[in-house]
Amino acid sequence: MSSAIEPAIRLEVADAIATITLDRPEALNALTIPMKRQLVAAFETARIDRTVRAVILTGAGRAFCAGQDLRERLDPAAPSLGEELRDHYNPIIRAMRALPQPIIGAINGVAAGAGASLAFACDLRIAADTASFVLAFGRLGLVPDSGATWTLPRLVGPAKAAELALLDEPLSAAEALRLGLVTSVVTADALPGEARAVANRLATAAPAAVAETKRLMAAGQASDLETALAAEAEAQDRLGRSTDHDEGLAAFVEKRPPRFTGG
Ligand code: T3D
Repeated sequence: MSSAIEPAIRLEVADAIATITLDRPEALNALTIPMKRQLVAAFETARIDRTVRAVILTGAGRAFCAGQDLRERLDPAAPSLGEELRDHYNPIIRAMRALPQPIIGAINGVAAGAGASLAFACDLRIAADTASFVLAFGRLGLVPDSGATWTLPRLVGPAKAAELALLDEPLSAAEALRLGLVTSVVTADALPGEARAVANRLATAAPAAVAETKRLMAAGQASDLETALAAEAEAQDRLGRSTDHDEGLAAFVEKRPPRFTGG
Protein backbone atom coordinates (compact mmCIF):
# COMPACT_ATOMS: atom_id res chain seq x y z
CA MET A 1 0.00 0.00 0.00
CA SER A 2 1.25 3.50 -0.75
CA SER A 3 -0.41 6.72 0.27
CA ALA A 4 0.52 10.37 0.13
CA ILE A 5 -0.83 11.65 3.46
CA GLU A 6 0.15 15.02 2.02
CA PRO A 7 2.61 15.72 -0.74
CA ALA A 8 5.48 16.31 1.68
CA ILE A 9 5.15 13.12 3.76
CA ARG A 10 4.99 9.73 2.07
CA LEU A 11 3.89 6.58 3.84
CA GLU A 12 4.39 3.20 2.20
CA VAL A 13 3.55 -0.12 3.82
CA ALA A 14 4.94 -3.33 2.37
CA ASP A 15 6.04 -6.65 3.84
CA ALA A 16 5.33 -5.63 7.46
CA ILE A 17 7.47 -2.48 7.12
CA ALA A 18 6.13 1.09 7.04
CA THR A 19 8.45 3.57 5.36
CA ILE A 20 7.83 7.21 6.15
CA THR A 21 9.66 9.60 3.84
CA LEU A 22 10.08 13.33 4.44
CA ASP A 23 9.54 14.40 0.87
CA ARG A 24 10.36 18.04 0.27
CA PRO A 25 13.81 17.71 -1.23
CA GLU A 26 13.93 21.22 -2.73
CA ALA A 27 14.09 22.61 0.86
CA LEU A 28 16.14 19.70 2.26
CA ASN A 29 12.91 18.35 3.79
CA ALA A 30 12.62 21.34 6.13
CA LEU A 31 9.52 20.95 8.27
CA THR A 32 6.40 23.06 7.84
CA ILE A 33 3.36 22.96 10.14
CA PRO A 34 1.34 20.79 7.70
CA MET A 35 4.29 18.37 7.44
CA LYS A 36 4.52 18.07 11.21
CA ARG A 37 0.80 17.27 11.42
CA GLN A 38 1.18 14.73 8.63
CA LEU A 39 4.15 13.15 10.32
CA VAL A 40 2.14 12.59 13.52
CA ALA A 41 -0.66 11.14 11.37
CA ALA A 42 1.79 8.83 9.59
CA PHE A 43 3.10 7.44 12.89
CA GLU A 44 -0.49 6.98 14.09
CA THR A 45 -1.35 5.11 10.87
CA ALA A 46 1.65 2.83 11.44
CA ARG A 47 0.73 2.36 15.11
CA ILE A 48 -2.77 1.08 14.43
CA ASP A 49 -1.80 -1.06 11.42
CA ARG A 50 -1.39 -4.52 12.91
CA THR A 51 0.53 -5.68 9.84
CA VAL A 52 3.33 -3.16 10.52
CA ARG A 53 6.16 -4.54 12.63
CA ALA A 54 8.91 -1.99 11.93
CA VAL A 55 9.08 1.58 10.67
CA ILE A 56 11.76 3.29 8.60
CA LEU A 57 12.03 7.09 8.71
CA THR A 58 14.07 8.68 5.92
CA GLY A 59 14.35 11.73 3.70
CA ALA A 60 13.96 12.23 -0.05
CA GLY A 61 16.87 13.67 -2.00
CA ARG A 62 20.24 14.58 -0.54
CA ALA A 63 19.13 15.52 3.01
CA PHE A 64 17.44 13.70 5.86
CA CYS A 65 15.85 16.89 7.26
CA ALA A 66 17.05 20.48 7.67
CA GLY A 67 14.81 21.04 10.69
CA GLN A 68 12.30 23.83 11.02
CA ASP A 69 11.42 25.60 7.77
CA LEU A 70 13.01 28.93 8.58
CA ARG A 71 11.08 30.77 5.88
CA GLU A 72 7.81 29.74 7.50
CA ARG A 73 9.03 31.44 10.70
CA LEU A 74 9.13 34.79 8.85
CA ASP A 75 5.33 34.77 8.54
CA PRO A 76 4.00 37.34 11.04
CA ALA A 77 1.11 34.94 11.74
CA ALA A 78 3.49 32.13 12.74
CA PRO A 79 2.82 30.74 16.22
CA SER A 80 5.21 31.56 19.06
CA LEU A 81 8.10 29.12 19.40
CA GLY A 82 6.60 27.72 22.61
CA GLU A 83 3.33 27.00 20.79
CA GLU A 84 5.24 25.57 17.85
CA LEU A 85 6.97 23.08 20.12
CA ARG A 86 3.99 22.22 22.29
CA ASP A 87 1.53 21.90 19.40
CA HIS A 88 3.66 20.49 16.58
CA TYR A 89 7.11 19.15 17.50
CA ASN A 90 6.50 17.56 20.89
CA PRO A 91 3.60 15.46 19.55
CA ILE A 92 5.93 14.01 16.89
CA ILE A 93 8.54 13.02 19.46
CA ARG A 94 5.89 11.56 21.79
CA ALA A 95 4.38 9.60 18.88
CA MET A 96 7.80 8.19 17.99
CA ARG A 97 8.70 7.21 21.54
CA ALA A 98 5.24 5.73 22.24
CA LEU A 99 5.13 3.77 18.97
CA PRO A 100 5.22 0.05 19.84
CA GLN A 101 7.04 -0.76 16.62
CA PRO A 102 10.76 0.10 16.42
CA ILE A 103 11.79 3.03 14.22
CA ILE A 104 14.93 2.84 12.13
CA GLY A 105 16.25 6.21 11.03
CA ALA A 106 17.77 5.83 7.57
CA ILE A 107 19.83 9.02 7.70
CA ASN A 108 20.46 9.69 4.05
CA GLY A 109 22.07 13.14 4.37
CA VAL A 110 22.29 16.14 6.64
CA ALA A 111 20.10 16.10 9.75
CA ALA A 112 19.98 19.65 11.15
CA GLY A 113 18.09 21.27 14.03
CA ALA A 114 14.82 19.47 14.66
CA GLY A 115 15.86 17.12 11.84
CA ALA A 116 18.70 15.93 14.06
CA SER A 117 16.23 15.64 16.95
CA LEU A 118 14.03 13.40 14.79
CA ALA A 119 17.04 11.19 14.06
CA PHE A 120 17.88 11.01 17.78
CA ALA A 121 14.29 9.97 18.59
CA CYS A 122 14.54 6.88 16.37
CA ASP A 123 15.34 3.56 18.05
CA LEU A 124 18.20 2.76 15.68
CA ARG A 125 20.01 4.87 13.11
CA ILE A 126 21.81 3.79 9.95
CA ALA A 127 23.66 6.49 8.06
CA ALA A 128 24.81 7.09 4.53
CA ASP A 129 28.49 8.01 4.39
CA THR A 130 27.33 11.44 3.17
CA ALA A 131 25.17 12.04 6.26
CA SER A 132 25.96 14.48 9.04
CA PHE A 133 24.29 15.78 12.18
CA VAL A 134 24.31 19.42 13.22
CA LEU A 135 22.26 20.89 16.03
CA ALA A 136 22.18 24.38 14.47
CA PHE A 137 19.97 25.79 17.22
CA GLY A 138 22.62 27.97 18.84
CA ARG A 139 23.30 29.94 15.70
CA LEU A 140 19.61 30.90 15.71
CA GLY A 141 19.81 31.98 19.33
CA LEU A 142 17.77 28.96 20.42
CA VAL A 143 18.21 25.89 22.60
CA PRO A 144 18.15 22.32 21.25
CA ASP A 145 14.55 21.12 21.18
CA SER A 146 12.26 18.32 20.06
CA GLY A 147 13.74 16.12 22.75
CA ALA A 148 17.41 16.60 21.84
CA THR A 149 18.36 17.73 25.35
CA TRP A 150 16.99 14.38 26.59
CA THR A 151 18.00 12.02 23.80
CA LEU A 152 21.45 13.26 22.80
CA PRO A 153 23.21 13.04 26.20
CA ARG A 154 21.79 9.55 26.59
CA LEU A 155 23.03 8.52 23.16
CA VAL A 156 26.53 9.99 23.17
CA GLY A 157 27.15 11.01 26.81
CA PRO A 158 26.84 14.44 28.39
CA ALA A 159 30.30 15.73 27.44
CA LYS A 160 29.93 15.06 23.70
CA ALA A 161 26.32 16.26 23.77
CA ALA A 162 27.40 19.56 25.36
CA GLU A 163 30.10 19.98 22.72
CA LEU A 164 27.67 19.35 19.87
CA ALA A 165 25.00 21.60 21.38
CA LEU A 166 27.24 24.50 22.34
CA LEU A 167 29.64 24.56 19.39
CA ASP A 168 27.15 23.58 16.65
CA GLU A 169 29.92 21.65 14.89
CA PRO A 170 28.68 19.12 12.32
CA LEU A 171 29.18 15.49 13.28
CA SER A 172 30.15 13.28 10.34
CA ALA A 173 28.67 9.83 9.76
CA ALA A 174 32.06 8.26 10.50
CA GLU A 175 32.33 10.06 13.83
CA ALA A 176 28.69 9.19 14.62
CA LEU A 177 29.58 5.54 14.09
CA ARG A 178 32.58 5.84 16.40
CA LEU A 179 30.33 7.34 19.09
CA GLY A 180 27.71 4.60 18.68
CA LEU A 181 25.11 7.14 17.57
CA VAL A 182 24.56 5.15 14.38
CA THR A 183 24.61 1.37 14.00
CA SER A 184 26.34 1.32 10.64
CA VAL A 185 27.48 3.57 7.80
CA VAL A 186 26.97 2.52 4.19
CA THR A 187 27.03 4.24 0.80
CA ALA A 188 24.00 6.36 -0.06
CA ASP A 189 23.03 3.80 -2.71
CA ALA A 190 23.17 0.94 -0.22
CA LEU A 191 21.23 2.77 2.53
CA PRO A 192 17.64 1.81 1.56
CA GLY A 193 18.59 -1.87 1.27
CA GLU A 194 20.51 -1.82 4.55
CA ALA A 195 17.61 -0.11 6.36
CA ARG A 196 15.22 -2.67 4.94
CA ALA A 197 17.44 -5.55 6.01
CA VAL A 198 17.47 -4.28 9.60
CA ALA A 199 13.71 -3.61 9.46
CA ASN A 200 13.15 -7.16 8.17
CA ARG A 201 15.08 -8.58 11.12
CA LEU A 202 12.91 -6.59 13.50
CA ALA A 203 9.75 -7.51 11.58
CA THR A 204 10.41 -11.21 12.15
CA ALA A 205 11.08 -10.79 15.90
CA ALA A 206 8.30 -11.28 18.46
CA PRO A 207 6.37 -7.97 18.26
CA ALA A 208 5.29 -7.79 21.90
CA ALA A 209 8.86 -8.45 23.07
CA VAL A 210 10.17 -5.74 20.74
CA ALA A 211 7.55 -3.25 21.94
CA GLU A 212 8.23 -4.05 25.60
CA THR A 213 12.00 -3.82 25.07
CA LYS A 214 11.58 -0.38 23.51
CA ARG A 215 9.31 0.75 26.36
CA LEU A 216 11.48 -0.62 29.16
CA MET A 217 14.74 0.72 27.72
CA ALA A 218 13.20 4.23 27.64
CA ALA A 219 11.63 3.88 31.07
CA GLY A 220 14.92 2.59 32.47
CA GLN A 221 16.59 5.88 31.55
CA ALA A 222 14.40 7.72 34.00
CA SER A 223 13.99 5.20 36.81
CA ASP A 224 16.05 3.66 39.60
CA LEU A 225 17.26 0.05 39.56
CA GLU A 226 14.46 -1.25 41.80
CA THR A 227 11.81 0.25 39.53
CA ALA A 228 13.53 -1.23 36.47
CA LEU A 229 13.77 -4.68 38.08
CA ALA A 230 10.07 -4.60 38.96
CA ALA A 231 9.08 -3.44 35.45
CA GLU A 232 11.19 -6.19 33.84
CA ALA A 233 9.58 -8.85 36.06
CA GLU A 234 6.10 -7.58 35.24
CA ALA A 235 6.76 -7.55 31.48
CA GLN A 236 8.51 -10.92 31.53
CA ASP A 237 5.61 -12.41 33.45
CA ARG A 238 3.23 -11.34 30.69
CA LEU A 239 5.53 -12.31 27.80
CA GLY A 240 6.23 -15.66 29.47
CA ARG A 241 2.56 -16.55 28.94
CA SER A 242 2.56 -15.60 25.24
CA THR A 243 2.36 -18.05 22.36
CA ASP A 244 5.40 -16.30 20.86
CA HIS A 245 7.42 -17.38 23.90
CA ASP A 246 6.15 -20.97 23.44
CA GLU A 247 7.16 -20.70 19.78
CA GLY A 248 10.65 -19.44 20.72
CA LEU A 249 11.15 -22.39 23.08
CA ALA A 250 9.83 -24.88 20.50
CA ALA A 251 12.07 -23.41 17.78
CA PHE A 252 15.12 -23.76 20.05
CA VAL A 253 14.39 -27.40 20.83
CA GLU A 254 13.57 -28.20 17.18
CA LYS A 255 16.69 -26.34 15.97
CA ARG A 256 14.76 -24.11 13.52
CA PRO A 257 14.12 -20.36 13.22
CA PRO A 258 11.07 -19.20 15.21
CA ARG A 259 7.90 -18.07 13.43
CA PHE A 260 6.44 -15.38 15.64
CA THR A 261 2.80 -14.47 15.08
CA GLY A 262 2.32 -11.79 17.71
CA GLY A 263 0.30 -14.03 20.02
O1 T3D B 1 11.68 27.76 14.89
C1 T3D B 1 10.93 26.98 15.48
O2 T3D B 1 9.80 26.69 15.09
C2 T3D B 1 11.44 26.27 16.73
C3 T3D B 1 12.01 25.02 16.35
C4 T3D B 1 13.23 24.98 15.84
C5 T3D B 1 13.75 23.69 15.42
C6 T3D B 1 14.86 23.81 14.39
O3 T3D B 1 14.92 22.92 13.58
S1 T3D B 1 15.94 25.12 14.46
C7 T3D B 1 17.10 24.71 13.17
C8 T3D B 1 16.58 25.02 11.80
N1 T3D B 1 17.45 24.53 10.77
C9 T3D B 1 18.61 25.14 10.44
O4 T3D B 1 19.02 26.13 11.01
C10 T3D B 1 19.36 24.55 9.26
C11 T3D B 1 19.35 25.55 8.11
N2 T3D B 1 20.00 24.97 6.96
C12 T3D B 1 21.34 24.89 6.86
O5 T3D B 1 22.11 25.26 7.75
C13 T3D B 1 21.87 24.30 5.59
O6 T3D B 1 20.86 24.38 4.61
C14 T3D B 1 22.31 22.83 5.73
C15 T3D B 1 23.58 22.77 6.59
C16 T3D B 1 21.22 21.97 6.34
C17 T3D B 1 22.66 22.27 4.32
O7 T3D B 1 23.52 23.17 3.67
P1 T3D B 1 23.72 23.03 2.06
O8 T3D B 1 24.77 24.02 1.71
O9 T3D B 1 23.96 21.61 1.73
O10 T3D B 1 22.30 23.41 1.39
P2 T3D B 1 21.67 24.86 1.22
O11 T3D B 1 22.10 25.43 -0.09
O12 T3D B 1 21.90 25.68 2.44
O13 T3D B 1 20.11 24.51 1.17
C18 T3D B 1 19.48 24.03 -0.02
C19 T3D B 1 18.10 24.64 -0.10
O14 T3D B 1 17.34 24.23 1.04
C20 T3D B 1 18.15 26.16 -0.06
O15 T3D B 1 17.05 26.63 -0.82
P3 T3D B 1 17.32 27.49 -2.18
O16 T3D B 1 18.18 28.64 -1.81
O17 T3D B 1 18.02 26.50 -3.09
O18 T3D B 1 15.95 27.86 -2.65
C21 T3D B 1 17.90 26.46 1.39
O19 T3D B 1 17.35 27.73 1.63
C22 T3D B 1 16.88 25.38 1.73
N3 T3D B 1 16.86 25.11 3.16
C23 T3D B 1 17.79 24.48 3.89
N4 T3D B 1 17.45 24.45 5.15
C24 T3D B 1 16.28 25.09 5.25
C25 T3D B 1 15.89 25.51 3.98
N5 T3D B 1 14.75 26.18 3.76
C26 T3D B 1 13.99 26.46 4.83
N6 T3D B 1 14.30 26.08 6.08
C27 T3D B 1 15.43 25.40 6.33
N7 T3D B 1 15.68 24.97 7.59
